[in-house]
This record gives sequence, C-alpha cells and structure tokens, in this order.
Amino acid sequence: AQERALDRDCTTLSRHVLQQLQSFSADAQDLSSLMNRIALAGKLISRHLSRAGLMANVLGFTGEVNVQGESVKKMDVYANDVFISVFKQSGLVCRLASEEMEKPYYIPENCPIGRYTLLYDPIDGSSNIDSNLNVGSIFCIRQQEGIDDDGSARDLLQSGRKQIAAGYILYGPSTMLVYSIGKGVHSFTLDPSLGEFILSSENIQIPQHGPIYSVNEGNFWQWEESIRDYIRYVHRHEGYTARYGGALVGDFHRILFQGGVFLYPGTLKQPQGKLRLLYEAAPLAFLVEQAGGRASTGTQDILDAVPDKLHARTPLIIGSKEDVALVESFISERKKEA
Ligand code: P6P
Repeated sequence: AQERALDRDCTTLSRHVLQQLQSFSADAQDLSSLMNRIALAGKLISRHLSRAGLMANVLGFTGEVNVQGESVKKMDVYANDVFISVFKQSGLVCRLASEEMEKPYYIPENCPIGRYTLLYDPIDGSSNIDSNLNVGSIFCIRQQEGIDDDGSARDLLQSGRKQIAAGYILYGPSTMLVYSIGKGVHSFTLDPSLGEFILSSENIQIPQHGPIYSVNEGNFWQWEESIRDYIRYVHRHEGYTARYGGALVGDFHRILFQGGVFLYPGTLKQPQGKLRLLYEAAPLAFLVEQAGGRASTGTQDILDAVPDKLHARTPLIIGSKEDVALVESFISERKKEA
C-alpha cells in the first residue's frame, strides 16, 4: 500500500497526461506542458486567494464596500494576469480569451509556433470571495486555426466539439484540479507542502441520476413555464434536495460527484441566460460528457452550440443523464402545447 501511495504521489499532472496519451509525440508533450502551466496558474491563484482572505478581513472591518469591491476586482485582474504571464512563458499559446478581456490577448512571439488558444474564466464566482466561500477557474484549450490578422478570433466561433482539453480548478477547503483531454475525467488535489497537484480520482463517472438540483430559485418567476413545471415536480417528489452555492465551479463539482442537475436557464431579462458558452458552459460540458453525463441548452447539446460572438451567453442544464433528460422533457412538453 505504501508503494502504491508513493507511486500516486509521484504521478504529477504532466506525467498523467502523457500516461493518458500513451505517446510522447509533440502534441502529447504540448498538452502535457499546457496542463503543467494550468497547474502553475492554479497554485499561484490558490496562494493569493488565502492572502486575499486575510486582506479582505483587514479591509473588511472598515466596512468600505468599494474597498472590498476593489479587492475582489483586484482578484479578478490578478488571476487574469496570472494566466497571461504563465502562458506567455509557455511558448505554446498564441492567444488567450478570457471573461476579463473584451478582445483576446495575443502573444505574438508565440504565434508562429504557438498552436493553441486558451479560453478561460480566471475567477468564476468572485462575489463569493468576500464571504470566504469557494470560487473556481474554468479553462479549455483549442487548436489555433490559422492566424487571423484582424484579431477577430473568428475561428473560435465554433462548437465545443473543437475543444482538445478542458477543466477547472476549485479553490475550496482544498484546491482541486479536474481535467480531461478526451480520455476520461481525472482529479488532482494540491498538496501545499509539496506544491504539487497529487492524483486523487481517475476516470470519474457521474451517477446516472442524483438527488441534487442546483438552481437560483430567486429567478422562479423569470423563467419559462417549462422550467417552473420542473421545479414544481422536484418540490412534489421525494428524494430531491436543493444545493446552490452561487459559484458555478463548486456547484458543478458537487453534481459531478453526487449526481443531479445544475441549471442556469434563460430569464425574461436574459433569455440566453447568464453563463458564457465558450469558457464556462462548453468546458464543463466537455467534462460532463467524458464523465458519462449530459449538458444541454434545453433544446440542443451544449457541445453542438455555436457562439455568434466571443462572450456569447447560453442557458445551461448540466449533470446526470437522467436528470438533464427530465428537464428537457418538461421543455419539449411545453413546446408541443405551444
Ligand atoms: P446568480 C458567478 O457570478 C456566476 O457567473 C457563476 O459562477 C454562478 O453559477 C452564477 O453566476 C450565479 O448567478 O444570478 O445565481 O447569482
């Protein structure tokens, strides 16, 4: 057992990627070093978050909202800059597209050789920071298709099936990195004393059904009737429980391990919902399909949705196959009646 534990401790993330691919090809090496860079970004952000916690406490006593808002904003900007500087040095990524930047950030020196684009939400759920609750980073990697000279990143406006890797980092009681390169979903836990992400679960499979439904019921009267029908159903039936943390990565992580469904439907104010397709919904959809689950806009698979712009939003219903299908059945039922 001790030998096994030692083997596990020596399975670093970059090693794990190469084991997955059973190849040492250039592409495999690229992916391995890209994942290593993601891990470095996660370590830097994790360390800063604990300090931000201290700063926020100190600043928080002043009760200055703008100061707290500033520290949260500083965190978003800090995390965004971490990804940029970590990937600048990678020599592999030509372009970074993030929720924090209107346009993609180009790394010209990487473009002739850099074949990848990193799409990411550096700190998702940052409003949770000032109440010391979990937040996350979401990322995915796509192949760069040609160099667009006008910086329009048109080649990014394609379906999520184009993703070659995706995952998230959950900054919770421990910092966990969950990823897939298309060969199953695997999780690593950061050992701060080692400064390494250590393999914790391999080939994670989401239960086919689970008890959890995760949605902001404060929007109940903002939704279409079909979503209200679903909520009435789970209220009436035994075996369901509501869990909502207000930060997508933590809410999704809970569903991945315990089963159930997370929903952020369209509302009257935002018919396309609040969550972004390219760097929030699509990476999680990639993961959940690899884990045997489903992700839907309500009418089509998230991975088939094609954005019309970089920061396009989408409704998101994601989790266990049976639970996503149940929500979709209420939506199609109402469509038939319409
Ligand atoms: P609401 C956080 O702001 C976020 O982008 C996601 O992390 C989270 O799932 C959602 O918005 C929460 O939105 O409207 O329920 O507060």
